[in-house]
Amino acid sequence: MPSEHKRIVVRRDILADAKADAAIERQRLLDRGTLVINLVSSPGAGKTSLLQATAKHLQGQYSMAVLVGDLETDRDAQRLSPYAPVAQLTTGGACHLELPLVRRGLIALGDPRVDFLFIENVGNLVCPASHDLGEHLRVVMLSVTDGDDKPGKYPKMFRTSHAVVISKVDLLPYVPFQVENAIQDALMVQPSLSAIQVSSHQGLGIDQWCRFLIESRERLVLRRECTSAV
Ligand SMILES: Nc1nc2c(ncn2[C@@H]2O[C@H](COP(=O)(O)OP(=O)(O)O)[C@@H](O)[C@H]2O)c(=O)[nH]1
Ligand SMILES: [Mg+2]
Repeated sequence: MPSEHKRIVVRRDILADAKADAAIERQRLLDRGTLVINLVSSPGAGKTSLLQATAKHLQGQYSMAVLVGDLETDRDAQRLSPYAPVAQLTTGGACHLELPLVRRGLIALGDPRVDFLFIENVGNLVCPASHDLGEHLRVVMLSVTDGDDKPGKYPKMFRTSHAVVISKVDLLPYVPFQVENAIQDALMVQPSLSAIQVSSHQGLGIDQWCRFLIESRERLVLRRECTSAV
């Protein structure tokens, strides 16, 4: 090593402060009865479409709000606004959301007391895996057009998630995607993952997805079985 270079070893998790803040936010929202879901996927896997279908399904029974992250534009917020209170979080180029932006979005919505708060993350299967947003559930969406080999290729995202939603199953007759292979690959990375198959366009699996959300809220928020950070 050239003499002018000095190696400094930092034996400290540089995200430790952010993780501590996220734990406080998670507890705050837990205390007011809100289940927070961080929805992650590659771009175009169907996150906004699933949230539209979810809002229609839960309407009249449960309240929800959405924070939707994108690099630019408020297109997703416009799509979701007929169904639920929504704030667009524009990262201005950053490839993932972080807690301060999420907090700003919550303030913009008036810090609503809702049963479900969905955070649609920026489309990206890499960077969002490393950022705790104070969620109670991390849900990774895998579209049948993404390929069934992706869980093993993006292990951190699948390892840090609680559920995998396989989307666009209406397209299964047209693409070489084996649902069982994808689920097995995901379970190799994270054996406790729940797997749900949906088609937001055709309404397939939306009932099962919403039941998963409602049961998770009962278990994590109402019965307080949420102890550890993501
Ligand atoms: N065939 C089919 N297409 C879908 C489905 N869900 C979403 N799409 C389409 O996939 C594209 C991306 O969807 P979008 O919800 O914007 O994905 P996001 O980028 O993850 O939010 C759009 O053209 C949607 O119409 C589905 O269940 N079936
Ligand atoms: Mg979207």
